[in-house]
Amino acid sequence: MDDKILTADKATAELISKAKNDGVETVWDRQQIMKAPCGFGEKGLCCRLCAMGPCRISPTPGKGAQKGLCGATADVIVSRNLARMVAAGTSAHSDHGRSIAHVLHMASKDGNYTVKDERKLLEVAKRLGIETENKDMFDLAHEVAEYALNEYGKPFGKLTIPPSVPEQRRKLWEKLDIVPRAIDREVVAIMHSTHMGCMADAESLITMSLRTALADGYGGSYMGTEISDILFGTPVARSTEANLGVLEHNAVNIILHGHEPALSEMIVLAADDAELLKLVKEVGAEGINVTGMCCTGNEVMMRHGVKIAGNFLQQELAVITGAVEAVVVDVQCIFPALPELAEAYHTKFITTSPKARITGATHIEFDEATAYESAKNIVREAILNYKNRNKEKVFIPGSKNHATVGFSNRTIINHLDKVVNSHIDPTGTFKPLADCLTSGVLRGAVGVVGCNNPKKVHDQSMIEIIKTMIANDIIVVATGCAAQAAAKAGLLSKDARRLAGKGLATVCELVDIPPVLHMGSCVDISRIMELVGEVAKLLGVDNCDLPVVGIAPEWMSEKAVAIGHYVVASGIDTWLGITPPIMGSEEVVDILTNRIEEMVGAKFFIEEDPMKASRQMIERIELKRRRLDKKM
Ligand code: SF4
Ligand code: WCC
Ligand code: FE2
Repeated sequence: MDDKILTADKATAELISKAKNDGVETVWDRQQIMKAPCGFGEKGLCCRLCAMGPCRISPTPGKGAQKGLCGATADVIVSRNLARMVAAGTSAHSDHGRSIAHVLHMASKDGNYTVKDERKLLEVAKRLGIETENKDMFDLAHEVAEYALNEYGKPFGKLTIPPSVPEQRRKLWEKLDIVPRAIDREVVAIMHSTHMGCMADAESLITMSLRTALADGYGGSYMGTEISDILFGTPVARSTEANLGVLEHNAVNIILHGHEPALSEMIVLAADDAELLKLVKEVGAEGINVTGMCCTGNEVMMRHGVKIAGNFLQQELAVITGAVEAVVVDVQCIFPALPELAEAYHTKFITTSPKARITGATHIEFDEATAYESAKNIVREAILNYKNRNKEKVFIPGSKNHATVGFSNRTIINHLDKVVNSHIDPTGTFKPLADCLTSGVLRGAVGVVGCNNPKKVHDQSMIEIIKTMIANDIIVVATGCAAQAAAKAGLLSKDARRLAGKGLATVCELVDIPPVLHMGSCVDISRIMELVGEVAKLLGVDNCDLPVVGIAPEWMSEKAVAIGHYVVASGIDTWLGITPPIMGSEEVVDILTNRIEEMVGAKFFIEEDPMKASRQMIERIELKRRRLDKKM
């Protein structure tokens, strides 16, 4: 590895050097060996959908193969590949939502899972049209769970769209025929239509992708969020810390990595178990330090203040600290490299989900029916492993930063209510926020979301963009690994107000919030969609009329592609900081970055340079402001 700058994060840089000294490899080493990515794949021009191929189209128009054996053009191949990314991303979020719905279905008074937020249960039941009067709370919970599970496979009808979607938007979706049917059906529809010899029209494939993505955003992800809130509580503001410096020298360090809170919630509980704490004493440790990574980290951080060890590209580095007794994972965003790496240290790498078994891992299957016992077994393994820690191999970086997190919409409203003059305005709404936007105290809002990607300097784009936005009085909401980058950089602390423009700083002061609001995990982008929709409704406009944009500066996963599609379909312009594999088709690029705006009032922007992207976003926000002024 040469000495080119790989990360904006000091702890990360320190551990990359340690990896070198320890003689272990990381993603950046493998990137070097991989050299440049495959040019055909990078442009989306490789098709292996049938065994007459694989076929690849020449990236130079007019030169070399211009069609696959079946006659599929670049436009067809690129749009089919993209649609499959949307289907895969939607399936990941939605299967997560389904698991949580199953957990709600088994919730009971004395069981492993109960209902922590009855108010939320009633709200969700109401929105689904379920009778709530005189019902036992658990009966109601099971009914909501069943309703949710039926949304996956109902044979007739359409997805129940949440009331936060403005009426104009809902009508537009109906007109475009992109209101999803059952969630699973939309995923299957794409798999079918992209099978060899089926759909061969780029525009139709993109339209299908929008419909499938909406099944994610307003179906699977939305339910993932709502049901997690019912089961584990709607997040409230709390303080925590972030970065690898949260690991402790004298405690049993456990890293929770993955996505679904059913597992991580139980581990957090089990880490307080009296019997296990006794065992901790016996092995000579001072306590159990549960920390999080990626979205499952976000889930328990939002609800319990569990500290964040790092984001996506730091998963290997956590092991390389030599201070981690167990990395416990469930599904998604987990490097298959981890078991081999863990071998080089004392770390136990524990898989728990039948959906994500990894060769070389210790598999302790997490069973929801006996969740607490399963969690205890997992934590016990970690504790027993403490004695194997080699103190000479340990390096815990000093970096960590303070963060205020937990901004669910209910929490945002509670904060806004502090400034409401209740003689004039009703409390309990986003009205003060809408007023700040229309008056121009806040110029706009931007969602900064998504992953890390070693194609870019780790965390750098996210931090630059967030800093530029808040300096320009644009409030930032963040989820996923982007929110963790912000936390590590200190941008989620109330102190970060000093980096904000005058308008935003004043708002932060008045309502006691940081300039960047951590709204949760990736499925919690549904919270952002709800927020945007409610503000639009208050102003009597559609989402696309608001000075609001979204960006995934360092995205890598198929889930991000699905998210991008439902955000654009919702009327919100979306920037991609990593070029998606579509550049092989002028037609697909033209639809996504141009013509789609005529359909849904928003489009994609592809811009890898964070400063250029920031300028474009500000321009767009100001343009929307001028248009909105005329409307109001
Ligand atoms: Fe080639 Fe067409 Fe088969 Fe794709 S579907 S591999 S382009 S023949
Ligand atoms: Ni969501 Fe991206 Fe992190 Fe995984 S956890 S790496 S999809 S942002
Ligand atoms: Fe995630």
